[in-house]
Amino acid sequence: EKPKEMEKFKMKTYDVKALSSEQVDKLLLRPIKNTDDIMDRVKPIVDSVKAKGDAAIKELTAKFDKVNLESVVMKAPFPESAMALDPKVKESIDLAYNNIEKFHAAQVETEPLVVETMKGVTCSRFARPIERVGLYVPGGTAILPSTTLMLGIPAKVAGCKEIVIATPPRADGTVTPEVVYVAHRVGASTILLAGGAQAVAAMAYGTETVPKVDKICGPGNQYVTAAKMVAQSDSSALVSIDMPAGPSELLVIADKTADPRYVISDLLSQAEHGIDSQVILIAIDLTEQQIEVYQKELYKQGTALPRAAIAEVAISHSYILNVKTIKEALEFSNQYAPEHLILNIANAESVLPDISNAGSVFVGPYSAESCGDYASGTNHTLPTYGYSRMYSGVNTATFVKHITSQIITKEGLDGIGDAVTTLAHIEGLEAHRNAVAIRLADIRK
Ligand code: HSO
Ligand code: ZN
Repeated sequence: EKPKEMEKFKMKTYDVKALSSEQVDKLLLRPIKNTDDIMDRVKPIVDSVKAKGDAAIKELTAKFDKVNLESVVMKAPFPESAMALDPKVKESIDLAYNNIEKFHAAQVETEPLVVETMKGVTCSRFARPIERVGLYVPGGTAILPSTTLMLGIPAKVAGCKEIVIATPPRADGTVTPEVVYVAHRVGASTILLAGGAQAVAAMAYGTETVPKVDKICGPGNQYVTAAKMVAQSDSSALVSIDMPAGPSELLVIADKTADPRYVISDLLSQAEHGIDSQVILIAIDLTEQQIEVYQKELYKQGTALPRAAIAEVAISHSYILNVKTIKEALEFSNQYAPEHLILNIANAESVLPDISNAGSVFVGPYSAESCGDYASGTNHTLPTYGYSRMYSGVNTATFVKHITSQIITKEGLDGIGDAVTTLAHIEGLEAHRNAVAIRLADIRK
C-alpha cells in the first residue's frame, strides 16, 4: 500500500469523550456559505429575464451553458424520438414511477377535515392543488431523471393543472431522453431548456413561451437557490418555493453489528454527489481496530470509483465520531438534523420514536440510501443544511394549499356571538362588532 495516497480517502476521527462541548458544537456546523456575492450575481440575471424574456434566456444559455438554442422550450406532446430509451432503463423508470406514485397518491387528502367546534359552528379544511408549478431538475455533473420523478409525480397526483419542467440542455441543445419520458408521463406541458437563475426567473415571471407558475420546487446549486429566494421575495412575481436547498448530506449511525462495506458504500454514495457533500459516520463504541477497518474499506471502495476525485474532496471535510451509546448518537444526529439518516444498528426500527430531526430515515442494513434516491417510493428532494428541523421534504402536500371554511347556524351564532362582540370591542373594531350584533339582535328578538 502507498501510505501517502491512503491519507486521501481518510476520514478525520474524533472520540466524543475527548471533545469539549464547544468542539462538538463545531462538528455540528455546516460550512458557512457566503450568499452576498451570489445574490449580486443572481439579481441582474433575474432582472434580465424579467425584462427580456426568451431573448435573455437564449443569451444566458449561450453564455453559461455554451449552447445556442433556437427555441427555449419543448411543448407537449413531446415527440417519441425525444424519449427513446433502452428497454431496461425504461423498465427501471417505470418500476420507480409505480412505487413513487403509490406512496405519493396515498398522501392525497380526498376527504375534508370537519370539526364541529360548538353546537352549530362547523369548521372544515380541504386541500386544493396549486394550479401551476415549476419543477427544477438540475444538470451539472450528473443527469437527474430521478429528480424529475420525485417532483413530477407528487405534482401530478396532487392535481396541478400545469407542470413546467426546467432543465439545462445538453451540449447538443437537446434534453436527456429520460427526462423527456418522465415529463411525458407526469403530463408536463412544457420543458424549459435552461438551468440556473435564468430558468427560475423564467418560471417565476413567465416569458413569451414559458408559462408563469405559482410555485417553484426542486434542488439546485447556490445560484438556483438564490434565484428562488429573489423571486419569492418579489411581490410582482407572486410565486412561492419549496425550501432552501443545499449540498447533499448523509449521517450514518453504525454499531458493531454493521457491515463496514455497507456503511462505506452508503457514505460514498452521497460523497460522490459533489465536492461540497457532507457525510458523517457516528460509530457506537467501536475500537480503534474496528475504525481502521472502516478507513481501509473507504480507501478501497473510494479509489475505485469513477467519481473518486469528487468523493475524495467531500470525504476530506467529513468525519467519524465515536460515541459510547445509541442515546449519544441520536442526540448528536437530532442536533445536526441531517438530510438523510441511516440506522445501521441492531433493532434499528425501535429507535424511530427517538428521532426528532431528519429529512428521511433508512432503517436497517438493507435500506441503502440509493433505494430512496431512486425507487422505493419516498421522495429524495429533502431539506439540507439543518433545515430538517423545520421543513419537510417534497411530498404531495407541497403541491396543494389548504382552504378552511365554516358554516354557522343561528344557534351557532347565538353560542359564539357574545364572545365575538366582546373581543371586537376590546380591539376597538366597531364594524366587526356590528356585523355580529346586527344578527344577534334579530335572532334574539
Ligand atoms: N441523494 C440526492 C438525490 C439523488 N441521488 C439523485 C441520486 N440521484 C438527494 O440528496
Ligand atoms: Zn443521491
